[in-house]
Amino acid sequence: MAADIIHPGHLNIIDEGAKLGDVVVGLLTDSAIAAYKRVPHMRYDQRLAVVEHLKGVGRVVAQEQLDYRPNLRKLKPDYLLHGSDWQAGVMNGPRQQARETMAEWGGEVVEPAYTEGISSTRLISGVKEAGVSPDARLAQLTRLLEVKPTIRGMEAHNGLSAHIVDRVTVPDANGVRTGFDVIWISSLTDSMAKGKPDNESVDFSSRLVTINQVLEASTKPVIVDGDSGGHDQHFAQMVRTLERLGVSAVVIEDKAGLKRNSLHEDTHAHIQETKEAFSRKIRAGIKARRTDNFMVIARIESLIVGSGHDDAIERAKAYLGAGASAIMIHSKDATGADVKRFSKVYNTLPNRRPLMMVPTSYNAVSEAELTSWGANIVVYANHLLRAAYPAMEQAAQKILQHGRALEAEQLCLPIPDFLKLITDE
Ligand code: SPV
Ligand code: MG
Repeated sequence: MAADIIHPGHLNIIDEGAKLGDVVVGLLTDSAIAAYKRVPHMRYDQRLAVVEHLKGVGRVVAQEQLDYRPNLRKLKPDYLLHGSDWQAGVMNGPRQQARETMAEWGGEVVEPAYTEGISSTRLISGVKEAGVSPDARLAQLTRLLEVKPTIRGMEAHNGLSAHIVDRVTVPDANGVRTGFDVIWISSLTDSMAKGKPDNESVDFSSRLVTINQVLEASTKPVIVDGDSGGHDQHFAQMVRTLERLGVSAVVIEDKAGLKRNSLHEDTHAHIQETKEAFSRKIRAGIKARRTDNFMVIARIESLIVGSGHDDAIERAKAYLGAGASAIMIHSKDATGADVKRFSKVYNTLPNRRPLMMVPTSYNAVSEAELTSWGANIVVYANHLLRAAYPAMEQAAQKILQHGRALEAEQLCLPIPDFLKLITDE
């Protein structure tokens, strides 16, 4: 069991087990649960403390994955009990394997009927609907990084796009639904959505309007693009504000002067901040935060501005030394080879912290490959707004071409569906 929220269904299974003999609970580890449903609210050691004290439980063993076979072979139990809900969905594969394994020594599989009307998934969706407090949301990012090798982020630039990132999921090959773990507030898409270039002309007060919309429309943790962070004192204020709102992290990039977007064709458009000055800014941010869970992520632009691999590594060491909670390495190389080379060295640093990548240019590299390079956070930084633009432009053109809206309807979400997206219920 996951036993994140104990309910009568769990107690029923333990009672049924106790009628048959000594009960050993296989308790799924945090990464095992995160891999198939969600990040557990309680850590393994907390869940262990609870389950160990439940009446009827003899012993608890860690189960590292959904596959029951390793523990079954170790324990060779006479009976395996599992709630009957594992007969469908993602648990069906592990169930078949467990049944075959139990048959090896003539063990019996007992499936007490699922307790109607209660399940942790249902309880949790009720809690989700009630919303999330700033503190709880803030802490979600460090928790995700503890339990998942790589987390996946998508940009949002207003409430509606945040609504999409919050809810969209697709089934993988095993039927496990995957979605985005975190929301990225991009300076590029926030600026463009406001009809401005990505050069810090949208000031922080204006960015806060977007951040608030995103926080209102979602429950996922949020990482904010803090551009260059401005002066040290301004950055310290930004950290305080974001932390108070429940944002989990801010990324600042080591650029100086008029900041231009990193994917700009003209590499000479950028001036890189000195390593020393940028380290001071990181220290100012780290000093300003109230909790260790708020992350100050230092973004290295050496591969963007052309100062090279060695410079990027030196800066990573300096920024980690200054207390950066994570490093983002950026590149516009279409193969990502320079990011891969950087990661190889970065992964060997003794005080390595999570590594973030934004594969806009090297978009043919899969998440699985980025994980093998060492990516802990992968962010799709601008795709929802870039997808929306041609769709909106086409609808506008269709209406002009036909002198009416009928032909544009096929490009549009029907009004009833549109109204159902966000309701007052
Ligand atoms: C953003 O999304 O604003 C970023 C990433 O900073 S990039 O546009 O690639 O610079
Ligand atoms: Mg940006």
